[in-house]
Amino acid sequence: MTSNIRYKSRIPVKTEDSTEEKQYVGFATLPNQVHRKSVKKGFDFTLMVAGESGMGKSTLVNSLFLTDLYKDRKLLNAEERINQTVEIIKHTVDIEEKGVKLKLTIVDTPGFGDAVNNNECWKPITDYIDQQFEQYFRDESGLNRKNIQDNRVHCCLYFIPPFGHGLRPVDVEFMKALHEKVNIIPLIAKADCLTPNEIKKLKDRIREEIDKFGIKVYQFPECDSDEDEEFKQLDKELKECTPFAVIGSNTVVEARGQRVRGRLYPWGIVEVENQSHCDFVKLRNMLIRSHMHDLKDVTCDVHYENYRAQCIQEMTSKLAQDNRMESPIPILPLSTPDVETEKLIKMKDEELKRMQEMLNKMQQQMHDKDQ
Ligand SMILES: Nc1nc2c(ncn2[C@@H]2O[C@H](COP(=O)(O)OP(=O)(O)OP(=O)(O)O)[C@@H](O)[C@H]2O)c(=O)[nH]1
Ligand SMILES: [Mg+2]
Repeated sequence: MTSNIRYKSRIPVKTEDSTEEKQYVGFATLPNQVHRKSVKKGFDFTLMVAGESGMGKSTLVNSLFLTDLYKDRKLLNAEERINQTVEIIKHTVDIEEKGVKLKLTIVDTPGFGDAVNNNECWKPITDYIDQQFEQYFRDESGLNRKNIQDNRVHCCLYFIPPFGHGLRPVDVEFMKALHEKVNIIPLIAKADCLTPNEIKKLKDRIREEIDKFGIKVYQFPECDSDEDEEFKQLDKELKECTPFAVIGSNTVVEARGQRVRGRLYPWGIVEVENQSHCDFVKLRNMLIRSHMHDLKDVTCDVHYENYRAQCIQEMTSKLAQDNRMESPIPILPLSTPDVETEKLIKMKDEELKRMQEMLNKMQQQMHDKDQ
């Protein structure tokens, strides 16, 4: 069945020859077709949390998605925490809301800051992000490109402690190690430790330092000029509010006669979803309602493209160096060598030949561009 027939069958066919029908070819239904197709396929999103241990990363992601992602989490004792190295833990949950499915992956990086030596503590994280890009690159160059599992990290929430006077050297180094690879959204952790004035001061300071040290955090896209005023105002507020000051809690408390997620203190209740207490709601709206797609686009069009271009450049220069016809793409070993394998190898050979030609073309283009 050709794709034409597949789409045609979805357009309601009217037998009456109305004047309206005559004026339209029918491509106005394209957005509906795309909408239906994407809803059917479902969405995926990978969110990473990083920062010092004990900053409330796990608590916040639980609060964000109203799901207990860490039911069987074991807390380590103090001795174990000292020697603990950075370990990446991946949780995947399928959530559904009004028939729309979202496969959400949370990549947690517990332990940073616990080890005595925090030198290059971001390395396992940058390696993890690179590995996902590498896997995607391999899958994209493989035979079955239809059902590629996208595990690329679309966003990294970086938790800045509320106790200091701005960014610490480790925060600067950490974000700089990541900023070319992933969309970083800086957060002020445990904002309930600060007064509104202190939060404002710390935000200004962090924004200044981000500029000063040349850290490229995720930039919210420009608002379209034809958007309505309310949307523009919300967009402006969102941009002014960074870095988001957040509070997380896994407990539900009673406030003003309502059950809310919050933290109960002897002097009162801090409500996670109260906009005058913290920016949690703004962060959640941004991540889920307004910018999820843009975060995915930037990952794909900027970060992954950079990785891909770098890979291709390395390959072509290597090829030029030894001028041998080696396989340009690392091939994953095939599990069972049998008759089918021979067929596959033949197909792969042909594909590699095509890629080789493509690479030569690209090399030529780059060469032409340089001149
Ligand atoms: N005051 C305050 N405490 C918080 C907040 N969020 C979490 N906590 C508390 O901080 C402690 C650590 O929280 P976690 O969510 O385990 O911190 P984490 O960053 O995931 O820590 P690691 O997994 O060790 O990296 C817990 O006792 C939480 O209850 C917050 O917003 N404010
Ligand atoms: Mg944690």
